[in-house]
Amino acid sequence: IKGGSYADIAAHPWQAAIFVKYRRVPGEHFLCGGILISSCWVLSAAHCFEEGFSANQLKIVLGRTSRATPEDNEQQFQVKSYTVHQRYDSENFNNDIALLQLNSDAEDCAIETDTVRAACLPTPALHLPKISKFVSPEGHVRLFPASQCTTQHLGNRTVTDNMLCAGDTRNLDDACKGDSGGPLVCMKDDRMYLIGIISWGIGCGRKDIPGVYTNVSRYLDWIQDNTNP
Ligand code: 4AZ
Repeated sequence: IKGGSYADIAAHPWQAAIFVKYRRVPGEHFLCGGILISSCWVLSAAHCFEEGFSANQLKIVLGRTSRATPEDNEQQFQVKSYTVHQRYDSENFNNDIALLQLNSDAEDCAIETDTVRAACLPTPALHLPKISKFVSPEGHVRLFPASQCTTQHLGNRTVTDNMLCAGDTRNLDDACKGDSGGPLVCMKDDRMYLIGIISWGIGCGRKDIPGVYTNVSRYLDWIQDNTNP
């Protein structure tokens, strides 16, 4: 996060941290953020998995505020399997979305607590207020209109309808390195809805250059199809 401020996990209980375990030696490194969308499913960005990890190398932590500081009430899961979008394009990050299934012996995986809770997916008809304040883990950004979310605004890179732009008009808060796969949420009727997945950008917090997010509303059918095998 560029700019932004401290945020406790209880304020963003759908935020997940995805780690990769080393193959030989004990230990792990942080890979990407993720978003809990139901007891056993986490969304993330496809580009996080370009190295082709096997599911058993991955570990998901829920309920942890600081990614390097384990907490008493956190919940850890192995990954049963994961799916990267079939049309993910590593050249331009089109379809930058992946689904991970948490491994559990029981029917449920994550248990809802003060620090672990799924985000709501938008319904196809979810209409956002004209001017809405969006919250990604620690920063506050506004959705940019499509007219300010084009190739011209983003260093001549490809921008598709599967992407959303959001930024801080004061050009302070922005997603940055390490935030990928994490959520862009918006409050509506007292609930937080997942609007975007942190995907890419040209630098961080630069004046008039928004961050780019996967447009979750374009993937509601894909999520439905891939979470109901
Ligand atoms: C990154 O490297 C990254 N400012 C994510 C988002 C943005 C920039 C970089 C947007 O994961």
